[in-house]
Amino acid sequence: MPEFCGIELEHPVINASGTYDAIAARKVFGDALLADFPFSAFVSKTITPEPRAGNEPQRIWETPAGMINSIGLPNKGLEGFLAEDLPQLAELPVPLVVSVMATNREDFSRLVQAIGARDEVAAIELNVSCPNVHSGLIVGEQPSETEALLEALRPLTEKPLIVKLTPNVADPGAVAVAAEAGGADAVALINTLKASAIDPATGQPALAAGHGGLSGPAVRPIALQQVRAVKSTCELPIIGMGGVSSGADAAEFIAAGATLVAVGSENFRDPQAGSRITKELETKLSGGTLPIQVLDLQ
Ligand code: RRO
Repeated sequence: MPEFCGIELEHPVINASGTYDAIAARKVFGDALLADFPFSAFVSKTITPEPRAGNEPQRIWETPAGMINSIGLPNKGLEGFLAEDLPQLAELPVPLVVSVMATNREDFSRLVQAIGARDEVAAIELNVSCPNVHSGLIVGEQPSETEALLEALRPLTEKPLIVKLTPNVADPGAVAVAAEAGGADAVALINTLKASAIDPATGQPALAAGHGGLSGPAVRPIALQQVRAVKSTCELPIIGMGGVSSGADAAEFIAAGATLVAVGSENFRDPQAGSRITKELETKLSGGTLPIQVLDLQ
């Protein structure tokens, strides 16, 4: 049973924020979802202080071995989340991580204080890496900004703070070190890679927002390298993600230094992917079909 930031988990496979709607899944699958929940912890879609409608369509575009999204953070806002979503997410049979994002420190503080005060919440993910909302870029791209944000938020809650790193930087290790210096408990990586597509039918950008973030198997080697880079520079536990669609993929992230592995795009293809990947990973780890040891990082 892995332990993560003091939280006991049944296994190392969780979901990537925004890739699995547990409230919708409960409506479709009923209580069967609770009996066989696909993840050992649940990470919510990122919420912001005020409600957001998100971007105009087209919001998703398929690419070779991947997809680009520019969803644009649609969410009910803090009050709507607390009133409507949190009671339902609290019924899930696993610890709850709430992902938050704001465009300034005061709003980030408001989110962390309000979410941190709730017993239903096990940990808070700080999304400093959304590539779709302009003001969200700045903090996660700058080590100094990341450290200052963590220093402002750290005193506001005793709950573990997980920093979701952006991959759109030259040196993700430097941002992870800054998060650690500011008092973060863990890092999660990668968020999506900044990407564009042109609709061949129009010759225009395929996504209404013009660009978006790439995810899926296409990004896995990049994500693995970034996990290795972060592992070699900081001591924080890592949630590794990026194109995981099998137990073998998950085992690669553990070999690269991740404590937990998150499933993202694969959830859209198969809402039971988390359960399958967990079983496959257990077979790999116990059956010795893939020799797992944390790699020499030189
Ligand atoms: O909502 C989004 O468009 C979005 C977010 Br908040 C994020 O963190 N990563 C992403 O690929 N899309």
